[in-house]
Amino acid sequence: MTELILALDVTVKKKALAIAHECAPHLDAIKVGYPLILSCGLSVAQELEAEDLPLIADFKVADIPNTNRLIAEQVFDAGFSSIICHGFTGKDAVQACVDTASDYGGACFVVAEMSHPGATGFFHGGTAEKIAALAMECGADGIIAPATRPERVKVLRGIVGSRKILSPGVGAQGGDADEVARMVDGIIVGRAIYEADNPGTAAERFARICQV
Ligand code: NUP
Repeated sequence: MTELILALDVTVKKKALAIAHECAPHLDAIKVGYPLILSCGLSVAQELEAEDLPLIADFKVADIPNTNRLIAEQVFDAGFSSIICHGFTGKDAVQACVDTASDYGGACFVVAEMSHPGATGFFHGGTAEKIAALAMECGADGIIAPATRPERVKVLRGIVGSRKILSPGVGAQGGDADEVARMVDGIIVGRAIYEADNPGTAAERFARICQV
């Protein structure tokens, strides 16, 4: 069973909350990032709590350890249960996110390789593998790996073992949900759900694919 995570990158609060509500019965979590938080404020997390789903903060935290800790504290105080951080910042910076998550009983996921075409310029050549290994060393709950490159997900699975892989890039970015859902612990889907004529129906369709 693979989780379905909605990437709620909708910048009008009323619309975001309506889509979240419509999709909620088919979701395992809601991922919120800069588009929604910068337009509506961090307090939107409290309003999303009405859906009774875990909330993942996709801030791709990438600062020095102390700043990472301060950011993570804000995130967990706001009601999120997971945080996504970058891994290229190094062990101490990632560890700060993992430790803060753990202090709150939450989870931390580390971006090992991004899903967009330009990501290959930096993440390939051994970097993604190094970040995945670092994430494991720091005790992270899992990594983010690209649904747009299933062959890379396979390589990274070899490094993280049974730790979780959450995978964005399905749908709008070209990743194939059927293929990737079999390889990962959660697929992250944004536009293919929230831009659909009927987001609830789209979410239901992805949820069915996730029942593998
Ligand atoms: O490598 C990544 N790719 C990616 O698309 C890491 C991410 N966190 N994301 C996020 O996943 C992205 O910011 C967006 O929120 C979501 C994918 O959305 P969509 O392409 O399905 O609309």
